[in-house]
Amino acid sequence: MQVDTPAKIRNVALVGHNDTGKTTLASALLYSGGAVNRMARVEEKNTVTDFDPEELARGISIGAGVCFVPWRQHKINLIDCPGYGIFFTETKCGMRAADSALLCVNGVAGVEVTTENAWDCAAEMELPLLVHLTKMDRERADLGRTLEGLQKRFGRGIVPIQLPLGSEHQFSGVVDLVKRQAFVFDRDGSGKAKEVALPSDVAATVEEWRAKLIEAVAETDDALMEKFFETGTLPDDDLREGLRRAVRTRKLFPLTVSAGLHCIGTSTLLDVLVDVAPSPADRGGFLHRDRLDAFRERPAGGERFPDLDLSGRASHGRLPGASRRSARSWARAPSSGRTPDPR
Ligand SMILES: Nc1nc2c(ncn2[C@@H]2O[C@H](COP(=O)(O)OP(=O)(O)OP(=O)(O)O)[C@@H](O)[C@H]2O)c(=O)[nH]1
Ligand SMILES: [Mg+2]
Repeated sequence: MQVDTPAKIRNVALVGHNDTGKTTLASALLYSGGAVNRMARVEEKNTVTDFDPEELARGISIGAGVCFVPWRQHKINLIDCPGYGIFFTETKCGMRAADSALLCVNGVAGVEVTTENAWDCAAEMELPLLVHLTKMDRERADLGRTLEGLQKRFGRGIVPIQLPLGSEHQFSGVVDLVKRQAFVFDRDGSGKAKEVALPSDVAATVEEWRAKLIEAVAETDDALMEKFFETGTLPDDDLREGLRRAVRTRKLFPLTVSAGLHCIGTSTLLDVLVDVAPSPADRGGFLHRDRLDAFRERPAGGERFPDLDLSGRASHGRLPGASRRSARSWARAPSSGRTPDPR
């Protein structure tokens, strides 16, 4: 896929604790975006981003796997990072290559160890971060409780920009708080969504959360705050632009929801990545150019900067530490007796 300007690229690292469903979400985004014609599953060992024999045998991600989804004339590059702590160096490399991180948090379990590590790492790298609640179809998945835990640990900059429609097994879609639109997804896992009228039983809740979002965005900018004091709200354009700017400057961390396994909330997430996540043009260059130079001097196997492709096997041209090759061969060395067992 050709894109003519960096503003149409999104480089997003999927990070979070193990088992939050990052690899499944990457598969669901590929499928919902029409990049592949079949929804792949970790259990079926056919995902694009887990392909190493060790990953397939263990059913976990060990290295960062890349793929891209064309969406609304944009190219969304996804870097599916491992969640286990012993592979966190890989996660860091994935984050370094990205312009934003999508911090996946299990909608049942809430904040876990890698949630904290990834949050801290993003802060250190000054990387914009979006929070994403996964597995919203599971029993006891709950936005209110999980959000409370997240805000308690990371502050009130985490603000929902979507609400779930239905809960647990009845989770069927999302409400976009910015656009005030509701989308219901087909239950057959096809990822197809249709816009519906805002259900009357959620209308009041939507207005309440939208008001909180508007206030949070207004607080990030003096001019917006003035407008907000004058009118008690913000025009839609200001809300959209203010949100984008607040994400780019790490003043806000917008929260979205999905159930990747059933492709619910996936096309709406792609919309959010296009509308809200920063592009390389927003972010500018690398922080550690010295490490990038070192990588340039010692290209592994002659593969310097090949393009990303759908096989997920492209090398990490933008990864300064480029540890993928070494981390994977280390993890693949049972005869050395050094194979880490993450369980
Ligand atoms: N019910 C439900 N299960 C899910 C969902 N997404 C993923 N799973 C299941 O959760 C398990 C872990 O999914 P993965 O996608 O491998 O999780 P991960 O975050 O990539 O895990 P690591 O690579 O180890 O960090 C798998 O058994 C998935 O089928 C979901 O939306 N709903
Ligand atoms: Mg994974």
